[in-house]
Amino acid sequence: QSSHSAAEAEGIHFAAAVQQNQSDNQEALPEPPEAMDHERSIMIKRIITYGTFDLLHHGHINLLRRCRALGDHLTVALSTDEFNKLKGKSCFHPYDDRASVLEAIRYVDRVIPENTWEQKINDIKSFDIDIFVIGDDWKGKFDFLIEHCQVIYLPRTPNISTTYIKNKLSLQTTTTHEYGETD
Ligand code: C2G
Repeated sequence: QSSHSAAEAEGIHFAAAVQQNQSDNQEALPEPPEAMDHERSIMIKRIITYGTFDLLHHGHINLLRRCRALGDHLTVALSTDEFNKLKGKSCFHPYDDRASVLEAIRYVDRVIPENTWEQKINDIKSFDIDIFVIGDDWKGKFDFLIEHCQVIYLPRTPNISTTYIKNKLSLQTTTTHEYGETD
């Protein structure tokens, strides 16, 4: 009770100092007391998701938008080119290009490399993650993370995938109609 009233008193003092600053038109605002920092830090809900995100499409965007809507900050752990080989995937776009595309998306706050299957627990601890989110094609595969954070599997967007895009494009470049147009 006493610590709470001390924090409250500090909060009131800080609010008065802010008002004083505003009236004096001083530039730098005083640092908030530890207590408010602590309160603020526990209010930010941090989300993480993992993926290759090659040939970005609306299925990826639907996933990222729903991830971000679950909290206040979204980290995307992006599979490196080397890790994709481990996953049996070959990317059209190299890591740096896929990272710059993701960083430009309004729902994404930070992009880090995904180098191994084993880094998730360490990521969750290092980045103080509250919720791990991924598409439900992975349902159940990451339940072991439940002792470290919330785990959510979101429904995949139907009828779109990077593989589908690649196959459709490769078909288009090889088959042309008798009039020479592609479909
Ligand atoms: N996704 C989706 N709907 C689609 C296609 C993809 O919701 N039509 C989701 C996937 O479920 C995944 C994310 O978009 O959550 C990224 O998909 P991929 O780039 O295919 O990632 P993946 O190879 O599944 O990598 O350690 C986990 C792996 O790195 C996940």
